[in-house]
Amino acid sequence: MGITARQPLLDESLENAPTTHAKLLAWVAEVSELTQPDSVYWVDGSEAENTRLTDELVEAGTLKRLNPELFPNSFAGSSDPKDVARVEERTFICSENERDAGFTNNWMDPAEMKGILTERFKGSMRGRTMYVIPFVMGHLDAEDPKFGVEITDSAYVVASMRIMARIGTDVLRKMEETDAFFVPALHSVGAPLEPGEQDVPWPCNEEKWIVHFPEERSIWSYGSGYGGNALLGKKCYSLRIASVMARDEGWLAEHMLILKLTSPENKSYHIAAAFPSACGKTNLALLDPTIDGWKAETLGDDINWMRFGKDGELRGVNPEAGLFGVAPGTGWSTNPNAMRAIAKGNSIFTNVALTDDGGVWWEGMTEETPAHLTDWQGNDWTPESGRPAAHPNSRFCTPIEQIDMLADDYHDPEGVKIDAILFGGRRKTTVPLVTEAHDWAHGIFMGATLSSETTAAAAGAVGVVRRDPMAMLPFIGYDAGDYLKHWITVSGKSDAAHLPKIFLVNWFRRTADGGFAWPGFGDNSRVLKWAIERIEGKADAVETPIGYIPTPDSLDLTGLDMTPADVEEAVKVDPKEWHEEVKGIEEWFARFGDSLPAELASQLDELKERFA
Ligand code: GTP
Ligand code: SPV
Ligand code: MN
Repeated sequence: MGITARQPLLDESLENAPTTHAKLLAWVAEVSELTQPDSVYWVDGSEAENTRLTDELVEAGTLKRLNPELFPNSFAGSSDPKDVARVEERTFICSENERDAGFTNNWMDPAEMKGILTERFKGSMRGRTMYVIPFVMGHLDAEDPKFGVEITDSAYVVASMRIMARIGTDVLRKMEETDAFFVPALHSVGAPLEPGEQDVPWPCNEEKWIVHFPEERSIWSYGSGYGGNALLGKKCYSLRIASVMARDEGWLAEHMLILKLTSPENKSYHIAAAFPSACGKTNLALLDPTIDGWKAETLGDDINWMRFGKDGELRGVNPEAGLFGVAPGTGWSTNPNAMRAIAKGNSIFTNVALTDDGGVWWEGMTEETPAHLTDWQGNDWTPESGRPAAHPNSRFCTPIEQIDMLADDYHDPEGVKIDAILFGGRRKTTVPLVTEAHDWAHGIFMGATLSSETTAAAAGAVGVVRRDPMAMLPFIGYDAGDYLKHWITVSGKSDAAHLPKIFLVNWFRRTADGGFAWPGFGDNSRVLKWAIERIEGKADAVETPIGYIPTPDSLDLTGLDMTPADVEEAVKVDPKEWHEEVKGIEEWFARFGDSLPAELASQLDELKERFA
């Protein structure tokens, strides 16, 4: 069956464009002039529109409709094998001065970059429909709603953005009412179609450019159709551009989950946690506590916009409307809440395996491995195949409102008060299961020196330890030293009585025999309980040079096949390992040059003194 060029949904000339927003009209006209699409389509966000789009995607072979009895209104598709993750090497922060991009970002002069991109985008949408997606990150009725408009030539991006963000006509009307500023976010898969040329299921270009212009707050993304490269409301806007807005406006845009925990005494706490990509945010955000009487509710799983209120309290809000979660490892035993949300349907799966009865599967989803699957690349697969059936960075894209444990406060534009911040990474050695910071400044040091083994969420080697400050290494939209300094200055508005307690966690430490030192997942509730009891001044701790760790019997192990000796192993601070770690931190700080905040240099000196 041949795949034909996609037919436009609607051929609306710009004169009939459904908006009075002059800047938007001008930008849409300019982009369509440059990219030469067959037609321009304004996305309204409706159910009917989504049905038309997904029908079209099925016809084009991009998506397969799943068995509605298993996954209603759900679809699965596979990307080009060369387009499976964020491309950090091809991601640029084009600030006017190179210094402002800092050493953690690729930089090019903005004018030079615009020249290159203009060449790439010239005619890049030929033979395709150009979709205009008005969106807002955060709440439409927030005090200062953060608008964006994504122009894309990918219907898959439209369908995914509809899940991940608030999009469509309501947003456009509000933008018009206030003649609001919006972040122009331009995306093309970079695969124009010549007349009569057949399309491929996943058009993309070998050459990829993910580019941010922080001063003008704009985004240009070319060549990739996948995840954070293409759903521009997510990492490009809500972290890279938003971190710059946050610097200028006095708030924080962070790569964090937000979780509400209620104790058996009915006291509620909100925890924000920054873990690098594919290091457990979605899983902790959907925590199923294994300890009696504790209740967990979700607010967000990837992004947290935080602001200090006049009272000195830190409040956080999730700007997204969906989950774009790592599929492998998400299963009925590890994350039943995610599985229940997915099972309600209305989801798009990318690069997962297909079961013979029209469902999806990935490693870790079920105890039993199906005898036969179609793997993510469309090949027959059996357990003997000797390769994963799903890509390690395969994802489910699901509306957040399908989570049964979604907290009511998710809907509050004011967000929730953050009581504790967790920084965490994936480290086989050295870093204890949990460490409480001595104080706020030491906690910022913990975040600034956070390290983790790289994962499949980004293209490149997996398992290499790298520093990942606040889990934001690939997402800081400006100089990393200035970013850390901003954390220090912005919290200067508050005081010790209001500032959250900070903890460093590591669910991924290994024992001598190679197994995990800690069961993780639902049992992470035990670590959170300890953290909350530290806030309440109830739990015991041992002071070490790196901070406070739990005493062997202060962690609740009820019902767990673990002894206090095993806990000791999971939380131990090995001076030999830390000697190496301190060297790593020194090398890391040296890379900041002049922009390292003095407060952090003195934290390192103090750490060294405590080990001396
Ligand atoms: P991004 O969406 O890329 O930002 O990732 P994330 O931080 O939300 O990661 P996610 O929760 O999707 O977890 C990624 C992988 O880590 C999955 O394969 C999980 O199964 C695994 N994982 C999560 N939590 C734990 C844990 O407590 N212990 C262990 N051993 N693995 C975990
Ligand atoms: C991450 O890589 O941190 C993600 C997935 O959450 S993506 O949207 O592709 O950035
Ligand atoms: Mn993420």
